[in-house]
Amino acid sequence: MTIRIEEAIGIIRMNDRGGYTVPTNRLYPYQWNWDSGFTALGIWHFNKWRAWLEIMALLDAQWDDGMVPHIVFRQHDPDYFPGPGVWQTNTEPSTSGHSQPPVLASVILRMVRMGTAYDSRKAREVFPRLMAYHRWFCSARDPQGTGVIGIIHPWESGRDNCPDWDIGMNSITVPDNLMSYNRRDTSHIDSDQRPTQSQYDRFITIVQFGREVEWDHHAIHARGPFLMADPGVQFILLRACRDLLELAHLLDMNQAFDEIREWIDLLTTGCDWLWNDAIGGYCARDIRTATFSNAITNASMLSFYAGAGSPEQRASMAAHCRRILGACQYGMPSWDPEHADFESKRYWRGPVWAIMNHMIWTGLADAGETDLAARVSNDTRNLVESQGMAEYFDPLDGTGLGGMDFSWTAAIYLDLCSDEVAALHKETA
Ligand code: 9WN
Repeated sequence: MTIRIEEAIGIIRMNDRGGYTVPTNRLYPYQWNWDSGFTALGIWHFNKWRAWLEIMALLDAQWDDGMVPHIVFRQHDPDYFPGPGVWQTNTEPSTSGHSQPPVLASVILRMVRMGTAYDSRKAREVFPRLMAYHRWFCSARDPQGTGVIGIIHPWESGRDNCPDWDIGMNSITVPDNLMSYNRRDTSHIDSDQRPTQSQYDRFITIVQFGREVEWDHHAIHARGPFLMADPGVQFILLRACRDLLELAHLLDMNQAFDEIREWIDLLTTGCDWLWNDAIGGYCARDIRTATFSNAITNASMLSFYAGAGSPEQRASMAAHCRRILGACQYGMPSWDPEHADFESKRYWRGPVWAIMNHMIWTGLADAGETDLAARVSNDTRNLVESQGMAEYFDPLDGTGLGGMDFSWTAAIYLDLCSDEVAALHKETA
């Protein structure tokens, strides 16, 4: 059952660059935001001190306005594009210019619930930074206070080339003066498992706009090339706010209660705007045109994780979940396998991702959907045990795809096998 524990720990150690962990060697040679969050959770099971160091290193790159950037560049590495010279954020350390799904508060709550006084002490230390991060998301990404969070780049969703973004991406005009660039990803990975060239041109168009306005987030929200509502970020932030409130209770941070409750109320209201009646489920939506994406994704399935929706909406989402799991051998695919745009091997247009599965089964279990939760967690374990720590997996035949020896896949596996890891490893803080 737990044949790959030592291998998972070995991969995370191999990807350790001294205080922070890269997602995988060469393809992703820097520290990524939500990768580090999940990786810290995996590390926690065999080395608490190192897990907290992962989080501290990420938060060390937090911007003065509270944003925790999506990539932290601590050294130049020509293997990755776009590197620090392209982003030009002028921060210390160098970072990218937008964020990623804010999983940190939820990861930290798990560590505190499972842990000891040591974990509570570390959580107390970072608590003000988590508050600043959530405050930034709720203001910079929703300046009008609508309760709907807008992402300004598909990379901010962490689900880069999902068909969800085709609406926003198709309305981007690539400027004649777009910087010339060389992609590096397709020199490491087959191009049919990665975003297309036309998508990359649009990704870089947004980066170029960001640097032209010197990463002024109000300008980017108001006039940037892309602004869409993402069920993933919306639900992950809502769940993270609920988890932050519980953390505040556990740590006696009473002065934070009211502000966090306001965020929760507003974000809960905002979820309704993402409900697509035509699909009977939560979908991405372009904020400027109000156009909906037209399929269920693995991010839609995080509605349970956020505790969103009426009883009728939850029943409809559970029915989608059952139908989609019935249509593939391994869940949860990143795009509806019964939709024409489904591509089982292309990155976020079909494949299964262990980190998404982790949040999905957590939400399903919380909602009392025990069988569905078990299906998603068992599929994840089976995929990793048969294919190893791949970046993502084909939902139809289970093939491991993208980068191999991936930190977050290893981390999710360790969390799945936490009892066995604890028995094997006695290293503590
Ligand atoms: C851009 C590191 C990251 C993940 C994202 C995933 C991929 C980067 C890329 O890799 O994105 O941020 O260059 O493709 O989509 O979720 O955090 O693993």
